[in-house]
Amino acid sequence: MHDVPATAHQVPVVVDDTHRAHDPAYELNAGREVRPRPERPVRVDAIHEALAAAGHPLLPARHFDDQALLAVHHPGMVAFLRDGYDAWRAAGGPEVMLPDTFASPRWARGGRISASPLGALGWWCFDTATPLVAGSYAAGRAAVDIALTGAELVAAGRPVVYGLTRPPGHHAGPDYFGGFCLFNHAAVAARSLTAGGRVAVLDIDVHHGNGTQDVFWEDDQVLYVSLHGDPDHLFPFFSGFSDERGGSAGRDTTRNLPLGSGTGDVAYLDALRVACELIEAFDPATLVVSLGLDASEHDPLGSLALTRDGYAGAGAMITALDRPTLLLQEGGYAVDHLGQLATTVLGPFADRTAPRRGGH
Ligand code: SP5
Ligand code: ZN
Repeated sequence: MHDVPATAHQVPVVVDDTHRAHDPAYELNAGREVRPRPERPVRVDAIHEALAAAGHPLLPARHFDDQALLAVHHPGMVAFLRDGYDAWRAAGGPEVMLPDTFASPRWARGGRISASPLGALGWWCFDTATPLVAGSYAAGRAAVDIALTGAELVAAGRPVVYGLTRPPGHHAGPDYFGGFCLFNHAAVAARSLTAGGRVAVLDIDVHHGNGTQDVFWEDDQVLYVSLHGDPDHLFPFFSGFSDERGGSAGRDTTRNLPLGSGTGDVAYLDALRVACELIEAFDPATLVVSLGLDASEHDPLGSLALTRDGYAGAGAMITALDRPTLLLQEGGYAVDHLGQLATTVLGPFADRTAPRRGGH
């Protein structure tokens, strides 16, 4: 048995202020200009304040080199996010960098990434809701450092760590970004944690984590399980159906549980119970949770109707898995409710008094 660390009643929260500089003035949704963007710095402020007030200790992220990032993302995409904005500005582009021409897989057969910054943007980015500004790369990269700092703490024996990541990550895939996401920090953390055994990623953001699914599609060391609004009616539209279950060696290590619009606490927790049973059967050494808070009844971008009680139940069920757990922030746009929802989910973890199973 292991001693319970002094902090077992609180959840360490990894934070970094760099996200603040990723704050484009507007985006385009369904052809309309949306300003301010729903994915904005105040989201993190609200969660940060609530968790600090609840007594959870705040830890700074430390910087990691690009090795773990490049184990998930194409080096060309990483280089584009690092250098593309400056090239765009040098070519006379406006402050907010948005694509207007997308490389459809049906006609971009040559794999020729355009030399034009606008063309290259339409190669790597898949939507108009993820503008880039001068601070975007630094923000996305800092979120990866938050996730890797959390992963390192969990690998070192912390039973649970929460990374307050922004921008979110789960829509970014091996060679594309979008859906407010630049780098897929949950996927980077999960892949790095496979050094210690199998990893399960439980994604409870209301939107399907198409990027995480793609990263681990053929990977039998990582189980990806997602609960989300039915993609027939909700972004990302083309991914997250229940018949998507992984390929080759990763067959059946992807599982999707889409939920009808308006689904409330009871049906949601029934589906989460199924997800938890799948995770138990996979028996991972570590659990990564893509913690979107946008399944809330209050969320302006979601299609589901979880109450605070639903989030309390979800937190309890995930805690009961009793695995070393890294929680990473994804979506959640009801700013007035985010602090309360985050403290509610973390509550059962903070109450967990039993030492973790296994150990290092
Ligand atoms: C990480 C994450 O939660 N990404 C979500 C990206 C959603 N992008 C599309 C937003 C479309 C908003 N439509 C307006 C509906 C207002 N009721
Ligand atoms: Zn979402």
